[in-house]
Amino acid sequence: MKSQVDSLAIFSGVPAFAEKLHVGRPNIGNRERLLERIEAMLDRCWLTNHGPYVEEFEQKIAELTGAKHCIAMCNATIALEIVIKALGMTGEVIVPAFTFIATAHALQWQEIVPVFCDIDPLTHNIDPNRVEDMITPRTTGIIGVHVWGRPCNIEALQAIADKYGLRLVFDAAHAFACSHNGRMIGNFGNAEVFSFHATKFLNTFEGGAVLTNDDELAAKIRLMKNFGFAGYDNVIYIGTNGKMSEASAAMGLTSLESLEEFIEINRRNYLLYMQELSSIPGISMVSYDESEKCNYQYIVLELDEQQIGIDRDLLVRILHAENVIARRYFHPGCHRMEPYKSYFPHAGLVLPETEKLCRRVLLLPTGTAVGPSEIAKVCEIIRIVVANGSEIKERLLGEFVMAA
Ligand code: T4K
Repeated sequence: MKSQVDSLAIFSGVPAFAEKLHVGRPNIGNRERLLERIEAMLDRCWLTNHGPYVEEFEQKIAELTGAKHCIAMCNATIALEIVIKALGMTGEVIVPAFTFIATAHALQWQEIVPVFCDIDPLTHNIDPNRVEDMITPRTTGIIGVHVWGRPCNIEALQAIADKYGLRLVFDAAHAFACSHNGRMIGNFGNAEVFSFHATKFLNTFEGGAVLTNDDELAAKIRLMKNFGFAGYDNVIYIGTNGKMSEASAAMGLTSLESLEEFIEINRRNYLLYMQELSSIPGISMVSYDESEKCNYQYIVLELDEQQIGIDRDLLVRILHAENVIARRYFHPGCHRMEPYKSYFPHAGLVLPETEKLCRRVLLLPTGTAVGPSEIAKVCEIIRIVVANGSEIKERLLGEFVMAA
């Protein structure tokens, strides 16, 4: 008789899913509405350069967050680069290494050194208690990242920034539609940056936005994202091309109409995963503060290898064989990627919590493409793996020896 272990796809069983289940499958709103908007855009013959959709999208985001200014951009990476430049950051800027590589690259691209700071293992966000130790005479700013949409310890970071006269920016790529102490993300620091990439909670295909309450900064960023043009034939800053296209804004406006539905589905999925996985010893799931607004976009597990009896990377291999494309964000940490790995080969020594988390973290698929039956199946695979960890390891070792 076939055992549960035999039925795993990694041992030539049939994959649990015929189609791949992705982390970051785009949430797509009402197609008819999107196509209507695209038709109108084509009729209007206005495709980019601050068209009416971009203007409407910016207004809607500003209203939703309560921030004074929203400047839509082609993606969050360029938006970060522009904010960094507009704020005059130079020298060194303190950032977590536990983030997507774009946060660090946005600095290094302008020859500013990203100084990697460790995280708080409870929040996964930059640990304010470690920030002061990293400040040198060359430090000009701090970039906090609201990882998984859970806000940083904003007050503590702001206090440090004020004390040392540093600029404070938040990479809020994950945190659109989230709040902190009842105030929407988009209102903190000198500026905050959202991502509207296809894989994000709300998408504009590719896209991003800078939110700020600073009039002067907003005006500067608006010019910088349009080559520095201040009217026909008059360039007053170094600028670049950070503009959002009308097609992207049309997608954004359409996505906004389904915002509540996306949140509801993500929250349902989050609660289901929580229910299914919370009883498994050695697996803990990142939880969201229900008293705040939240997009519930990420299902994040932390795995205790000793307790579950199998290591994280093997679990990833097993899930991938079942067509569950679980991800290890942000393994192995920015400090272990180039060029930072070569610049700071020993950075890991001052990043013990980042190093630990990078080995423990695992993200599971959610979003509108994932429903209760998929979640039940994914969790069943995880339960089988955890219940049979030693047998699975032995069999894989046996297969490896046979193949050698
Ligand atoms: N700061 C932070 C903290 C970020 O997380 C990010 C982006 C940024 C800044 C920069 O924002 P942007 O400049 O991108 O606006 C993905 C995304 O490309 C990236 O935007 C995101 N973070 C990061 C966390 O995830 P990859 O390299 O993992 O992408 P990829 O191609 O492996 O796609 C992820 C999964 O999504 C795959 O399993 C396939 C699925 N997928 C993807 C796309 C594009 C789909 O099903 N459909 C799609 O259209 O970076």
